[in-house]
Amino acid sequence: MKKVITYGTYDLLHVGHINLLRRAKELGDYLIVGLSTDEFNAGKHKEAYHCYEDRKMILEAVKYVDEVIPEETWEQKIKDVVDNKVDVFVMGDDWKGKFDFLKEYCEVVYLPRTAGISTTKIKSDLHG
Ligand code: C2G
Repeated sequence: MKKVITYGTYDLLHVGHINLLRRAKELGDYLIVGLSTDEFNAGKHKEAYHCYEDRKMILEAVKYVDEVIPEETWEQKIKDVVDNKVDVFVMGDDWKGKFDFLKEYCEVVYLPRTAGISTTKIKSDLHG
């Protein structure tokens, strides 16, 4: 079974997220999402609208997602890849190059982002 992992905040789920999750799942048979905890988001200077438990429940309802684990630190990725026997690490290409250190442990794939959509854009559009 080919295992894929990706990480993110996944707040206010939108087509950019779904396009990423769909393409990530296409690279294997089992997709794990490392979901940023509210505390980890604070470190990313991000405040999610939905709390971690709600974002987790929403992601678990997405047909491409097989498992959701908490992302609590920047340093956990190597352990996650090794412990879960992950074959492929996937991120959107806004992160291109940032996780190349994982190439020792698994394949590293950066996928083109979906243009024109982001959680930030949704929030600003809604503020009118
Ligand atoms: N994404 C995308 N297209 C968009 C918006 C997001 O492909 N229009 C991708 C991002 O590149 C990322 C994933 O969707 O791979 C999740 O995006 P975010 O929730 O914004 O994740 P981020 O805050 O970048 O957290 O350790 C890595 C971090 O947790 C990534």
